[in-house]
Amino acid sequence: MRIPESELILNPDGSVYHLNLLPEHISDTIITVGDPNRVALVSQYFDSMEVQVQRREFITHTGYYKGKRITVVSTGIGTGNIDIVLNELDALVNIDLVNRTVNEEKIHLHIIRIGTSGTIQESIPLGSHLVTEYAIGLDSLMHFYPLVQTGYETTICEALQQTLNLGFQPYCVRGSDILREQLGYDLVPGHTVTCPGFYAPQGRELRLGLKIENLMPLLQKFTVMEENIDGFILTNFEMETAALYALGRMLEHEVISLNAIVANRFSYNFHPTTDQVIDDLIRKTLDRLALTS
Ligand code: R1P
Ligand code: URA
Repeated sequence: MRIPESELILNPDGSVYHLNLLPEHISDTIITVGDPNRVALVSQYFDSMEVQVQRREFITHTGYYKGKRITVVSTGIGTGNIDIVLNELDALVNIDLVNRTVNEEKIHLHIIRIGTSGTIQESIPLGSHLVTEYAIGLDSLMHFYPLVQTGYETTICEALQQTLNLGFQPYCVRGSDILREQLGYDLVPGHTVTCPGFYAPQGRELRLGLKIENLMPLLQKFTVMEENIDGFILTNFEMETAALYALGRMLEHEVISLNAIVANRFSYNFHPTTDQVIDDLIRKTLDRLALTS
């Protein structure tokens, strides 16, 4: 079936609408970062650079690191942007952009988020590197996609909805086991809450009050009273991971989220040298990616 021009918009040079990329511009190993300035902080370590493209907040660099072809792309902030980035990256590898048809043979991308995050648990210190096992989305993106969740994931969502007395159901998705083992084997394991904002949705109060007043303590103490979910706790906040995991599952890509912990919401501290924490995570991830096939 041909995908119409209005549904998959291409630029005059045939590149995808927002990312401004052609299929040959990307590797099947892709690092995503929120901050556009972080793209160069990753690609500065490339041995050679092949592609540099920018449109809006989406900067893409593709190059080689120790013989491995890697693409790094900025997503900007939030799950709305993740909707664009994941759909367009997938279109680049799984849709014939000339004939506008879905390819029969699917390519499965490896997508690694390197992002910053705030911990909600006292036991996870500033400067930690955390790998997300389950991500729970409090945003509305999955109200519009037919995401299939496991029984375990659904139980967590229902329990969290009850605990926070939410008028909607969150979504919960497990990330890639393969990538977690390859890249995050010695990182702090955690379960991440993806929020639709930085302030009230993460319990931060400046001049406005909070509708869910006790959001932070409720999340800090959240557990599920079911035998197979015993010991499940939420560890950190950020703003993209659940959407990456959910779209990754539906589009059949391997996705993992690696988090540099820069804020501690339990002790109310912010890391004095966040650039170092992020740089350490970037170099660790690149070295581990270079060892993968
Ligand atoms: C908020 O400051 C931003 O930081 C985190 C959040 O997910 C959000 O995007 O990630 P990045 O550092 O990758 O942008
Ligand atoms: N990013 C977030 O979304 N929250 C934090 O607390 C820190 C980084």
